[in-house]
Amino acid sequence: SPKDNKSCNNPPAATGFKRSRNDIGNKVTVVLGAQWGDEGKGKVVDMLATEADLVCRCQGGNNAGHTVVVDGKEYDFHLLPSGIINSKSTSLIGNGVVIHLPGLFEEGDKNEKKGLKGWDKRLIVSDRAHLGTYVCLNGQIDGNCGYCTISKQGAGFSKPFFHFCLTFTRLLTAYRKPRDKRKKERSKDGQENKLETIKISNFMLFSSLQSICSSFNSGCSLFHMNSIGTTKKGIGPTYSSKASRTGLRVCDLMGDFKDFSARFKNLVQQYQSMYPALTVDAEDQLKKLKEYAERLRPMVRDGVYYMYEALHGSQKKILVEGANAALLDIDFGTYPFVTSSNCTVGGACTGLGIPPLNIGDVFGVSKAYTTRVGIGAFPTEQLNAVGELLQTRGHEVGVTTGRKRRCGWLDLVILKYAHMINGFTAIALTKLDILDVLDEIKVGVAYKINGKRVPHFPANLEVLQKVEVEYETFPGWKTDTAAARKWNDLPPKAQNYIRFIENHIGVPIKWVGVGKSRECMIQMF
Ligand code: 2SA
Ligand code: GDP
Ligand code: MG
Repeated sequence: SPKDNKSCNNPPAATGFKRSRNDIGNKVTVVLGAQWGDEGKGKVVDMLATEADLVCRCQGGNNAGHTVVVDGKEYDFHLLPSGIINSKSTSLIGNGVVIHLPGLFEEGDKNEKKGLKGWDKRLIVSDRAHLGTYVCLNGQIDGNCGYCTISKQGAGFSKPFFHFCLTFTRLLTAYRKPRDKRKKERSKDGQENKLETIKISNFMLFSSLQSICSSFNSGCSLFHMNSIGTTKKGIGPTYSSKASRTGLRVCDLMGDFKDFSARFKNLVQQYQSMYPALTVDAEDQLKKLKEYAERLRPMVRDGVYYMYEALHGSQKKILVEGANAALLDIDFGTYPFVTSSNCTVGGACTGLGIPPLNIGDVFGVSKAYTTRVGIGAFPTEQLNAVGELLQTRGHEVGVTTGRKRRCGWLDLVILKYAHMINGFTAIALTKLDILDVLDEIKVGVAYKINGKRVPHFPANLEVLQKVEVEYETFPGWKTDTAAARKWNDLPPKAQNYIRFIENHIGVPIKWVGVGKSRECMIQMF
């Protein structure tokens, strides 16, 4: 109470230092995935980066795969911010990113051969970013997931149990296949799809496997990690080490190498006690790390101070490139089928060390339909000819792993949910051109359970598996949109589709994508 305040010894509030809201420095523009990833963030970032001074990655690692097409040349970025392509801008890898050092240099070198010059002179790496522990721990599995190789070696649990798990997974896949096939046959007959039964069955199989696993030792959690369909880039292990405070950071590698070596060996011991079959040639790994350290050193800065100066120095255009997407967010995604970082707007602040007041525009990127790579609930998934058409026409293949992406109708429930978390100021709707050939197009507008609409996005996966999707159906425009460059070039039925989406989510659509390259983006306002 005011009375208590009077009696305490706090100095009077300082005057004259109050920062007005107009004096908070530069604002950053954040680009985020609004679905399950691969929405075309790379393309949107590249478009905005042509005018940016600084482009930052704030979370994720080389699980991300962002495609940029410039002058007919295709670049794929995994750890490097896509904005690195703009030779006038600086790129920054923030503290929230997990860095696989061989991956970083391979990516830079590969792109250099494609014509990306001087990338290493334009890259800043935060000293607080974590190093991919799997790099350090296992020479044999460089660039691959520690978990997978460890479990293949049978570490942590017995060989028979590992084979049991493997058989169970195969059973799960085998079970799914004939059901999918039967479903396809049904859809040929024009009957309604009964996907829910298949999905629930898969979920039940997965759940029972999970509960068997949880009754065994820690090795089983490795199996659990594999079964969620990760990119096998060691993202989970690295963020786990970060959270359990045994991780190694860039600043450790830049410091006294003796100290680093001791911490590294300690980490190896910890891993070996967890997974007795793990063999690590620590000296060899340290030798490699020492070489990487020298290549990395000129790029390393105190990330927080660097960002502070960028925000409060001369006027700058700063862009943040989100990796993965809202539905893969560790807190808000379809847990446990998620990645290990915050891919929503909060990740931009924690992953760079910037105040929320400096967040300006937040652009959500969504495809005109939905895809997902990896396992997990996907209410509007189309396990039929429509899904196959979207997959083939959209070339829906993982940029990092080459896995086929699962495809389905646009789901406005998830877009609304992503907007609740991120507060999008506008949306970029990509890949409209992929829908050009469809007779009719459906859009998921609500979820129902037992006939009743669910007002929120269910947290519980078992519930999410059970939802029945309510669709709106639109007539297809059956016109090639690839050459459209302005709103009026789009067929009225496509315009109607776009307007419906923005009205339903309550966020303006600022760009519409009709092709892979830079120029195939219609700007609406
Ligand atoms: P991880 O490897 O631990 O992050 O995997 C956890 C889940 O997150 C999903 N995930 C992704 N989903 C879509 N795109 C991603 N990047 C690549 C791409 C994917 C690829 O751009 O195509 O090449 O397969 C990405 N990264 C992670 C993953 O599928 C798991 O469901
Ligand atoms: P990101 O992870 O969000 O950056 O997306 P990806 O690069 O993983 O996947 C998006 C794919 O769609 C890439 O192959 C892009 O080149 C492509 N793409 C992006 N926008 C469009 C578009 O509007 N039309 C078409 N046809 N392809 C697009
Ligand atoms: Mg991608």
